[in-house]
Amino acid sequence: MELDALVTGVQSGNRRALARAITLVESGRDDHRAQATELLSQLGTEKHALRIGLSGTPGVGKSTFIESFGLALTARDLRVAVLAVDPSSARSGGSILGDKTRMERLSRDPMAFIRPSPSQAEMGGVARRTREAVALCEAAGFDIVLIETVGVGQSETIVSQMSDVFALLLAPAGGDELQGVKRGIMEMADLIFVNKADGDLKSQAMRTCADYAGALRLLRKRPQDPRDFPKAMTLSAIEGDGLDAAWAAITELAAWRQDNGAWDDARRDQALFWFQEDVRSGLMQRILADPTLAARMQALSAEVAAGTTAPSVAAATILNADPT
Ligand SMILES: Nc1nc2c(ncn2[C@@H]2O[C@H](COP(=O)(O)OP(=O)(O)OP(=O)(O)O)[C@@H](O)[C@H]2O)c(=O)[nH]1
Ligand SMILES: [Mg+2]
Repeated sequence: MELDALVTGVQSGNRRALARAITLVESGRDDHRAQATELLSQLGTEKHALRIGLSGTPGVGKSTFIESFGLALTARDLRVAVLAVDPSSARSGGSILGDKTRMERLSRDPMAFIRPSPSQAEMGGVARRTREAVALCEAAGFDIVLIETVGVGQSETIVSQMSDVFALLLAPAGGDELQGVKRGIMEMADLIFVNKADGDLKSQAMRTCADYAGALRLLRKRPQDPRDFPKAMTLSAIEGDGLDAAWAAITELAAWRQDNGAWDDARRDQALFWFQEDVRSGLMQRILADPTLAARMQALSAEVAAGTTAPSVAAATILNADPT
């Protein structure tokens, strides 16, 4: 497809064009990269969606939540795009199939667009690719972009750095133990949703929610947010309970931040962060693409690891070297 047609297709909200555009930004080929950059530049940055980051360990119910929450949003006449950040190359075809069945109704909804994550991907690439996919969804006029990640390693940080609101999905805890959620991840969360608050699990979910509410109160307050944020709530993705309250909390927080300028500040900081990040990783790629420099990187890495050369001295050696 010609680039012009792709630009028009994305801008008119055509889902096929959007899917093709995302395939283009995901491609590792140099000529595709150049086209992707041209595409993004032609699409501009004017249109904004509400970007919601959602993290949760395997099995907490992310897919089930996205299906029911997504349908609740499209029922409100909102167009919803779902993207996944999955750094684990180990994700089996099985769970992607599982997603198709768990998000079956949403994937057939003309108001929704679901993009499963490609299986092979390293972290730096994941971040750039997802960010560009978000930008494409915004250019296609989606109102909401949901960015899902399974909580491993750096992926929450990456997702929270490209979200306006970041939610953590949890399951009812077994004992009175909090589920080993790392402090850093708690600190990123604007909202904690304790899922599966139904049937036998309901009272357990409410206890877990109270525990997390207590833990959140101990974290540093964000002076720019409403006083009761970050907050913990229960919901049932299967039964649909709590979804309206979850949406109300998200929109309350979003509106509050838009009014007091925190929204624009965060978007600006995120844009600067990713700009610098892209330059940084681009420079590293250039170094590694140069055989002499790549060999020197490797030799210096060994010296740094052995403790015979200081990291800053090794870095200066690379940065001061002439490209071949
Ligand atoms: N009781 C109850 N079970 C739920 C609820 N939501 C999800 N589940 C169940 O929890 C299991 C995992 O749900 P998924 O939606 O696949 O969870 P996930 O977080 O997407 O899992 P991964 O994709 O493997 O990371 C399934 O058996 C769901 O039926 C809920 O609200 N209540
Ligand atoms: Mg899932």
